[in-house]
This record gives sequence, structure tokens and C-alpha cells, in this order.
Amino acid sequence: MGPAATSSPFRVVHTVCSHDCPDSCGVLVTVNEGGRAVKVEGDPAHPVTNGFLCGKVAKYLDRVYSPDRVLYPLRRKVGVAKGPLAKGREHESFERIPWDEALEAIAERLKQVADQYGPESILPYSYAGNMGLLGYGSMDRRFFHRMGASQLDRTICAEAGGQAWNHVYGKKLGTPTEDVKLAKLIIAWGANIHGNNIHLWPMVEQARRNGARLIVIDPYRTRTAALADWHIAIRPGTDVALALGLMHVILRDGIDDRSYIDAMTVGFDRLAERVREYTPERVAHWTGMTAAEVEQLAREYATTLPSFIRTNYGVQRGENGGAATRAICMLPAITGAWKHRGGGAQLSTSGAFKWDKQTIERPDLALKSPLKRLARVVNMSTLGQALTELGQNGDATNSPAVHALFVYNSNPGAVAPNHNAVVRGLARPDLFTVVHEQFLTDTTDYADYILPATTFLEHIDAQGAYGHYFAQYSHQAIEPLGEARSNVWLFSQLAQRMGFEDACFRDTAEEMIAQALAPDESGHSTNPGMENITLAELQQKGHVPLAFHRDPENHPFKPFTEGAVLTPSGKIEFYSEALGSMGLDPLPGFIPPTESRWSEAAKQYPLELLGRKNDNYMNSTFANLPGHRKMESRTSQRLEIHPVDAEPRGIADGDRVRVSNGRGSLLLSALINEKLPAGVVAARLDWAKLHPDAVNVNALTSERLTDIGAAPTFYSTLVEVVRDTQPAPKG
Ligand SMILES: Nc1nc2c(c(=O)[nH]1)N[C@H]1C(S)=C(S)[C@@H](COP(=O)(O)OP(=O)(O)OC[C@H]3O[C@@H](n4cnc5c(=O)[nH]c(N)nc54)[C@H](O)[C@@H]3O)O[C@H]1N2
Ligand SMILES: Nc1nc2c(c(=O)[nH]1)N[C@H]1C(S)=C(S)[C@@H](COP(=O)(O)OP(=O)(O)OC[C@H]3O[C@@H](n4cnc5c(=O)[nH]c(N)nc54)[C@H](O)[C@@H]3O)O[C@H]1N2
Ligand code: SF4
Ligand SMILES: [Mo]
Repeated sequence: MGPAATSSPFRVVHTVCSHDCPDSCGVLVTVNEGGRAVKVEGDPAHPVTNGFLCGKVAKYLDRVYSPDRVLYPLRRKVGVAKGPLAKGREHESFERIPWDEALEAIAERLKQVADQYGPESILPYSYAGNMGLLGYGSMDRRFFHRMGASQLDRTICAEAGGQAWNHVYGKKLGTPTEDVKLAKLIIAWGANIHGNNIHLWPMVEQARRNGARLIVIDPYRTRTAALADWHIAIRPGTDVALALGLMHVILRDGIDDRSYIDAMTVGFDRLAERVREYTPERVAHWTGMTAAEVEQLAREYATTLPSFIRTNYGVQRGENGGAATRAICMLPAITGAWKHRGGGAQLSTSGAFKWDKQTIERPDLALKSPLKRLARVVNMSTLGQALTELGQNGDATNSPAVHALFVYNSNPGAVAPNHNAVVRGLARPDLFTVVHEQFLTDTTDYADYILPATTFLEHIDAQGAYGHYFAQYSHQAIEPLGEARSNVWLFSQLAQRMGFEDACFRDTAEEMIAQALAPDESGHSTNPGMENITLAELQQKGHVPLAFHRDPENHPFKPFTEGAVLTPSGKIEFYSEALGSMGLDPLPGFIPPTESRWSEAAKQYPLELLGRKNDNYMNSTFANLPGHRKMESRTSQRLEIHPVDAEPRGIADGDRVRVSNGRGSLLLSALINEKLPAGVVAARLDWAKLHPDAVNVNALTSERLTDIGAAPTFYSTLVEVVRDTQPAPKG
């Protein structure tokens, strides 16, 4: 549905929620005569959105029209030091300037930094605050390639699991979301479906009405776990052992699918040999389950078909997260669950969207940069090190220090691990920082320039998804508020100010979406799997299924059931030569995290911390809005702790506690929770500046990286907790 006029004074415009969520909902925005959005609702025609929105986006107009929106370019006042600012008083440190002046000054300074230190001393920092095809990465990528700025390795979320999955299956494909209603057994494995992926829930409910059971494997009793038939509160970081233990029982009892294994996989014999050591008793020792429970889970999983595993990114946020995802995702290949419609697994569906990224991002422009090559790569998950150690005295890498940081689509001052190192870096007076944002966040408090960004109601985009198989078009529903501008506009303008003359810097949003579809003469996309899609149809209908998902009733899509698999061997790889050649274990094997109850460090910091997401925020997004905060009031700034851990520490419910480790400390108030496994504590990700001591849970997390994918290890964090007897801080 386009922005076409009707006889009613209201228009209904199809947009797409661009927040970092698997569901990528179609959102219908009702706009009144005055051009103001008055209603948002889920598109009833979208088979996964199903006419409803999650709690946080149902209240989206509170965000769009919030009095706290950044609406004009701002410049730090001369002499004001960088550091956390009290909410509501940020404007005292900044002055409003016209866009022209901001763009000129930023371009000038970037040129100067590039001349003096080399272009690689400029670091873009962005993630999926905007998941749109263009909003996530398009004109910005062109701009930074052309300049020769450092490339950012975008690892903060999904790289451990994503790469692990690809080492097994070659491509991120999974069971179609709508088919989950046909499953007879559903396992949510490190996946908070009800909180983070709500549009899968109706499928789960429908399956259960038809007799399916829901099993949740999660150390924390999430909303999903509380609603399950069986909640297995596994100890963090022990999933590899459990998955291999399930295989042990399945192979021992001969309830695997040998014909599927023979036809579709390689390395089975070596895997079978490996799993022999993972007896139910040993697995019980690591996971905290009983051996009988391991046996029961294995038999139930292998003998109930179709069985579906929703694994999300929870298990891969630990040190052995790559091995865990590999082991878990191999299970449906052992039982042949892929053969049954509704069976299989889903980590992500993103591999199905083959937009023409080369044209959108233009890495070839790097050849025109002063470097004449692609620039060095900096890992976003070690931002603290990048800002405080890289290129500094004593760094042997001979790599330039970061002298300019350009942040958009992300709030590293809240979300990046090792918060204290990150803000030490951000506070460097010699670091030139630009932040393009909708709100005054933990990161803008360190900016030299703050530029106002649009929301998904205010610009044009297209979008794929990581939780379904529909491409979508997001029309512009309303005019940008104030002087807010889209990412595409910003980097197009900056490119002109830098003197980049390449025509691609003048492409409009529509032109870029057309380029991403790479149409043939008839207008149909030539991208594999998108051949049925034309720009006109996408604009008109709002959502279009990918080619293989056009007629699910007659031609259901069953991944990994026929043909070649996109791994080096062309088969599903239980044993990965590729991993072996990288010096990694070619088979999944359980190594306890160095920050876990099994490690040396646990003597000093014995509790395993889960620094969790919130059901009513999106990572750090929404945390500043009063209505959203209210919905999180029960767990906000609390430390959840089991009575057996609280009692010996003299901690009672509501007591102020100090949570600390060698990296930092945080004041929270205790919330006794007997549903946690003993030895595990939990706290929530929040804006640092909203805490009395201006830090958040990431003051405790480390820059250690995962076994596969060089991703962060948020969920492998050891801490100690003491009752705090100091006078209450002001805040
Ligand atoms: N409401 C809401 N929705 C969101 C987000 C949000 O912040 N809020 N974030 C979005 C983003 S960026 C992403 S990546 C997705 C992520 O979606 P999920 O992958 O579901 O994200 P998490 O909440 O990180 O992890 C899921 C669960 O894994 C559990 N877990 C932690 N450690 C372990 C472990 O060692 N083993 C097992 N089995 N489980 C473990 C956690 O307790 C958590 O409940 O959700 C997206 N959707
Ligand atoms: N402790 C702990 N830390 C975590 C996690 C955790 O579970 N626990 N989760 C991790 C995960 S999975 C992820 S994905 C990361 C997410 O980290 P981020 O990518 O930083 O995600 P958000 O916190 O949602 O912040 C996105 C920001 O982008 C802004 N934004 C939105 N749209 C636009 C736009 O169009 N243009 C511009 N310029 N800005 C825009 C929003 O206002 C918001 O401030 O956090 C990670 N950090
Ligand atoms: S955050 Fe997720 S569930 Fe909520 S509207 Fe956006 S895509 Fe849908
Ligand atoms: Mo994420």
C-alpha cells in the first residue's frame, strides 16, 4: 500500500519497523490532514506481522514525537569537557548550528585528520539501530570506502553464531516462521521468543493447540520459559555439552536418521566418535541437569517429529558460543528433522536476502582513496582497546591511532562491552567525535557534533529480515521532524563537501533500492531467490515473499533437503576442514568459559552474571522514554540473585548491592529470584547516564572474544556481590 490519496482525510502508509529485531514488521501508519502520524498498527496482510506490534513499537508515536528528540545539529560549546551529562540538561553543553555549518566543519576536520594521520585514523561506528537496506549500510559505506577510513567489523551481535551456522550449513536459512505452527515439539534454545521475537509466538501457540510441547533451555526464567511445558534452567555456557550429550543418547539408541545423514552430511563418523565421551552423567555434571533429564530430552527430541529448534543469539554471547551454535544446529541434521515441514531449526533467515550489496556499498571506491586499497579492519567489540590502546605508545602493531570517530545507528556508550574503557576512550580530548542520533544518549555526551536523525516514519527504505522471508518497502509516512535527516542524506551531503565527485554520491533512496534489486529488462530482480520481485510491486504491496516462499501450501520451502549445500564440501558439515585450517577444532567440543564457575577466576568472582536485554526496550533504544521505562520498572536497576547466593552475603530483597569485578563496579538493588540457577545473577542493560553512578552493566563485561567470529562475550562474565553500606548516592 503506497502513500496514495484516498477520499478520507487520513492516509495509511506502509512502513517497516527498522529496529534490530528478527520480526521486521510491516507497520501501517495513519497520517492526518496536517501530516501528523496519529496511529501505528501491525500490517494485517503480512503473514508474520499478523496485524499486531510488540509493546514497545505499539507506543511508537511517543518516540517519534518525544520532546527529547534531537531536532537540530548541535556543536559542543568551547571549553566543555566530554563526559556523562544529566538527562534533560545536555543542551547546556551544546549550541544549535545550521546544517551547512555543521557539514562544512565536519568535512574540514575529517580532511585534516586524514591528511595528518592517514584516513585509517577515522573510524565509522555503526550497527543495526536502523536495519533498513539503506539505513543499515549504503551511502555511508560508499563514503567511508572512498575516504579510506578504517572498516568496522560489525561483530557486536551475531558473528559467533552466524559464522558457526555457516560452517555447518553454508548459508543462514531456517524453517519458515509460519511453518512452526506445524511442529510437534518446539525447543527455544537460548531464545527469548516472547520477549525478543514476539511474532513467532502465535505460531508456537497454534502448534501447542495441536498438541506440540514447548521446551525452553535458558538459565533465566524469561516470559517464554514461564509459559513453557518444560523449562531447563541450564548453567550459562554449558550448551555445547548438552547438545553433544543429546547426540550421544540419540546415536547410542539408534534413533537418528541414517539415510538423511548419509545423503546430506559429511564428518558423521568423526562426530559420532567425539560424542561418545559426552555421557548423560558427564553432561549432568556441567549443566546442572540430571542424567535422566538429558536422556528424556534426547528421546523426546529425536522421536517427536516435526521438531523445531528456535535458537537465537543468546547462546552465542558466551566464550564458547560458536561451538554451542554449531552443536545445537547439527541436531536436526542428526534426526532428519529438516525433512518434515515445520521441522528443522532457525537461527536467522537473513541469508535468503541477496540484495546487490556490492552496488549499494561500493567497496571498489577504496581504490580511489589515498590508500588505493581496502582499509584496515577494526573490531567494534573491542572499541575500548581501539580508542585507548591502538596506535598509542607501546602498541607494537604500527597501526594508526583512531583520531576521529563517526557514530550512527548505535549507542556504544551503553552497549559496547568494557564500558569503562570505552568511555575513557570517548572522553579523549583529542578524539573528534560525530554522532548522528535521534536522542541525547550515553554516546552523544561525548560528541563534538550531534546531528539529528530521522525515524523510520520519516524516510524511504526497503528491508529484508532475519526472522521471515518477506522483502518489504518502507514509504515515507511523514515529513522529517525539525531538521532531522536520514543516513543516506547525511553521507551524500558530506561526500559533496569532501569533494567526492563520483555520481553514486548523488543517488536518491529510490535509485539505491532499485540498484539493490539489480533488475533485468522486465524489471524483475536478478538476485538469486528474489527473481519474482519488482520495485513497483514492492512499493505497491509493501511486502513480497521471496521466490521460494511464494506458494508455501503447494511448494513448501524445506531448507537443506535437496541439492548442494553452500559449504566447501557441498554437504552439511559436522566436521569442518575450514575451521581446522584456521587452527580451530573441526568438531564441536565443550571447553568451559574462562569466566565461569569452572575457572580459576571464580575463586575471586564466583557469580556468573547475565547482563540481559529488556522485553520493552530494544538494546539501549527506548530506555529513555518514560512509558517504556515504566513497563520495565520491576527489574530496572535490580540485581536478581538466588537465595542461596544472597543469604551468605547477608543480602535481603531491596538491599543496595555493589556488583564488581576487575573491570568495574555497579550499584544495584537486590531482587531475590529463586528461579535462577544457584551461582547465576542477572541485571539489565540500561543507559549508563540513568544510573546514579553513570555506569551500566557493561562496566562489568569484557572485551574477550568468542571462539568463532571474534564477537563479544557479554554472557561470560564473573562478578562478586556485596551488600553496600555506604550512604545512598545522589541521583
Ligand atoms: N524486546 C526486545 N527484543 C529484542 C531485543 C531487545 O533488546 N529487546 N534485541 C534484539 C536483538 S539486537 C537481538 S540480537 C535479538 C536477540 O534475541 P535472543 O537471542 O532471544 O536474545 P538474548 O535475550 O540475548 O538471549 C536469549 C536468551 O538466552 C539466554 N542465555 C544466556 N546465556 C545462555 C546460555 O549460556 N545458554 C542458554 N541456553 N541460554 C542463554 C538469556 O537468558 C536469554 O533469555 O533480539 C532482538 N529483539
Ligand atoms: N550487556 C549487554 N550488552 C549488549 C547486549 C546485551 O544483550 N547485553 N546486546 C548486544 C547486541 S545483540 C546488540 S545488537 C547491540 C546493539 O547495540 P546498538 O546497535 O547500539 O543498538 P541500540 O541500543 O538499539 O542503539 C541504536 C541507536 O541507533 C539510533 N538510531 C535508530 N535509527 C537510526 C537512524 O536511522 N540513523 C541514525 N543515525 N541513528 C539511528 C537509535 O536512536 C539508538 O540510539 O548491543 C549489544 N550490547
Ligand atoms: S521491534 Fe520487532 S516486534 Fe516490535 S514492531 Fe519492530 S519488528 Fe515488530
Ligand atoms: Mo543483537
